[in-house]
Amino acid sequence: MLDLFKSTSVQQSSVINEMSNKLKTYTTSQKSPQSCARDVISKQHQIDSDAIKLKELNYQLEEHNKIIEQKDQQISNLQNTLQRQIDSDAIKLQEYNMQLEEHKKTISHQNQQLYKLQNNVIKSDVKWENLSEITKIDCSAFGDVAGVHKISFSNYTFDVLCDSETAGPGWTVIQQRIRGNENFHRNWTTYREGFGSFDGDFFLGLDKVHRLTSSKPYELYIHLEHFNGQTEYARYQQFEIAAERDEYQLSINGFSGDSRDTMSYFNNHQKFTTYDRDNDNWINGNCALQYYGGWWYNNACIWHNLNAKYYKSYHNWRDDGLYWNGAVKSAKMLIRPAII
Ligand SMILES: [Ca+2]
Repeated sequence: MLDLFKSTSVQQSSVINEMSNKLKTYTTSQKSPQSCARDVISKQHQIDSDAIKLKELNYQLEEHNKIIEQKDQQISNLQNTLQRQIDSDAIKLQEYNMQLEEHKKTISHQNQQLYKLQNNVIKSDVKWENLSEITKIDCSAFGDVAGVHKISFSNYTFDVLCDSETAGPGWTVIQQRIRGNENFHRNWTTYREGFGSFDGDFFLGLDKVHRLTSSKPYELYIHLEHFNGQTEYARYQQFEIAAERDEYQLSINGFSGDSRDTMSYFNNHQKFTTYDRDNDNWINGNCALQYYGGWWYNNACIWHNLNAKYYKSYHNWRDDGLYWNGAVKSAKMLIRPAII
């Protein structure tokens, strides 16, 4: 029992010691009230400092938020502006597309018209050629291009000799005496149709000259060369030959030149005479028969005659030779549309 008591006492003592040590340890570990107060004050200062920092951070955060809001607003404004620009461009693009479509339609329409015109040109190619020929009714259509050309006039086509050297461009030669290789003592029909050759002597023909000179006003240019080499010219502002039913009556006026005007004075309004058709005013005879060539004779057969006999050498004015203000070695009669 005693042992038990002793054991129990030892245990209790041990517990008491342990508790005493714990109490001592606890007692020594506890801060004093002053220390605790200082800790509280320190903590409070820390809390206040943290509160100030937090306030500053909140302020900065608000400022950042404001900046972000401003940026957002700017971005929104830019987006709106950009959207309006896009919308405007889209409208313009639509308008451009509409205009482009209209232009395409116009071009397509014009292409169709051009195609039709091309077809018309191709179809009328032959007609155009014919029309082009028809417009060449005399040598004035060929300008400086002298020589023999084909002309068409009122469904009447024939060759003519064009002269661009004697008196400028565009003259049609209706009579030429330069070689003496052609007989001009011809009848009415031959003078009507014409005779000779373009490389020598010829007469174009009364009917052709009538067709030309009655179509519009024509002028006449007579080139003369005498046996001494001297040349002269007689120019008439108006020249026309009437139709056969009027005996190819001569109408001539408006002389100029360095030769004499005998033709308008003696022969104006005279009808043409050949050895087989006497239209002259010589009661007792036929001038053409007397002087070997057809002409617009009046009652005086001899004042001039470019269709008479051709003499290659000077003949001291024989009655039956070429004559105009003296004996003539060579002569040309040219016509051209008059400049009104
Ligand atoms: Ca007569």
